[in-house]
Amino acid sequence: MVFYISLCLILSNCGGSGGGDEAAALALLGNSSAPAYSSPCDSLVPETGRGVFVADQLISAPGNTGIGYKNANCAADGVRGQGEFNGSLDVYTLAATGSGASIILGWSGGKVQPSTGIDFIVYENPFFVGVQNSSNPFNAVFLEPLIVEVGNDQTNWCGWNPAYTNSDPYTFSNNPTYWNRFAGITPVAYNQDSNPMTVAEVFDTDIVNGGGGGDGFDLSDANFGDSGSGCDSTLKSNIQTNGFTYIKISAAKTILSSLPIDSAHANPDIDGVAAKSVSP
Ligand SMILES: [Ca+2]
Ligand SMILES: [Ca+2]
Ligand SMILES: [Ca+2]
Ligand SMILES: [Ca+2]
Repeated sequence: MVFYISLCLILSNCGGSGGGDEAAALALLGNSSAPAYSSPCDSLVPETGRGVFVADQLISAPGNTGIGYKNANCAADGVRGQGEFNGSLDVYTLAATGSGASIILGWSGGKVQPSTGIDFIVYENPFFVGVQNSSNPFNAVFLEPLIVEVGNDQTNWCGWNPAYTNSDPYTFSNNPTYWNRFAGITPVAYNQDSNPMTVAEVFDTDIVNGGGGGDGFDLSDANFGDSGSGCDSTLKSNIQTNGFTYIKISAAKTILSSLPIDSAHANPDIDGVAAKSVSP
């Protein structure tokens, strides 16, 4: 017990809502008599039944250990944002590069359909930093960039050609304006438990003006189909017409290795994905 308490001090969050550190402490102790640990995410489920279609199917997560923030179920258990100034803890953390840097989710066999405006939203756990007022607008975010792609076979993917435009100097910036068509950029107000919002609010990503936040993607965007491994005009057109089955979300540097993302911003955390329309 003494060792456990010490580990708690080191890990700083035992028993907290983050959930994973107690298991990590027990694992470090090699305590074979400890009861099997169950992550909070394993007992949570996404909301259903009102037009917010949360990706609820874990297809692939090579970095999944089932413990704490490495429990991939946290990315498919619903979205629990914490508002403009706090990050959700209901998340799965990606590795910076390699196989563990990506996750593939689905909608229990359904296809996300093209609809008016954004078709789905990706929720990481960014939050505004600093005091916000008229002289300091919402231009600084603790952000960890993600690249988003969609497809129908888990092999060929189409994306939105994400572009980082801070070129002088080419260094990391926490200003969202430079991160075009990435996810992991906009803080999240939508929380299915504590701040469910209306469906219209959820699909309004303008968190500063009352929307649910997160980063929205539109299959009709002019940049859709301009990136992605295996994306061609046939696949692009098929997805734009008939929708897609899978979404692949990756830590940005594992795809665009030259991006100036330091280690403090290289392990994005996935809370979930919500689509506007899904057909069986
Ligand atoms: Ca659309
Ligand atoms: Ca992180
Ligand atoms: Ca994060
Ligand atoms: Ca979640």
